[in-house]
Amino acid sequence: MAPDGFLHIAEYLSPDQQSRLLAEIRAAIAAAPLYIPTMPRTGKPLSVQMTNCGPLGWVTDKIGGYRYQAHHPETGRAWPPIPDMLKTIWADVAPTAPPPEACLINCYAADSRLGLHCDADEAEFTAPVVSLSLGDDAWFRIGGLKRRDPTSRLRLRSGDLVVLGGAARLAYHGIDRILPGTGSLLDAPGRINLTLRRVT
Ligand code: MD6
Ligand code: FE
Repeated sequence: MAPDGFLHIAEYLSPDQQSRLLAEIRAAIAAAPLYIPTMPRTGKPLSVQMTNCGPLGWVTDKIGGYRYQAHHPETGRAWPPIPDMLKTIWADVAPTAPPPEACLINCYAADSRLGLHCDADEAEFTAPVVSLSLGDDAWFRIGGLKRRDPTSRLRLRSGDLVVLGGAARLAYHGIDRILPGTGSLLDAPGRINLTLRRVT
């Protein structure tokens, strides 16, 4: 059982809203190209490509490790702004939280995964982390506050919203795998996940 404050709302976005959001994200990717992040210390590449929008973006590399920074690691330019649509969703889901500062854009290929982790690189854990999924379905794993706590899995589909707030803010979670060909939004197999965060 996931801790209190874990929320999954299936079909939060209509197909039309998903298409509009996808267009915004493609524009953000055009301004801030996807890149392959690497693990702290080992320099091992992640299987997920990433970029960000917002005043701050989450990055990782061999030397600097996990962190937030205001510029793209490869172009050196500021991240593009968070689309208004995402700010509105944040205000709906987290009405008492200050506005989001970072939107991490994760792009999964058919064989990408994201290991069990908790989102703990922010200076503040009062605000929730809000996520939206686009494209193919994925198996999402959610556990407890300790890495070894029991986990369960649930299927995330295009348009689904997940919130990690309250006692679940620091719960371990990850993506076991993508189910290629299950979604109709993208023109190739894969999945995009957006995570909105307050950082400071
Ligand atoms: C994903 N999601 O769905 C990965 N983190 O691809 C996350 O890592 C995540 O969905 C914090 C809050 C919600 C999430
Ligand atoms: Fe996460």
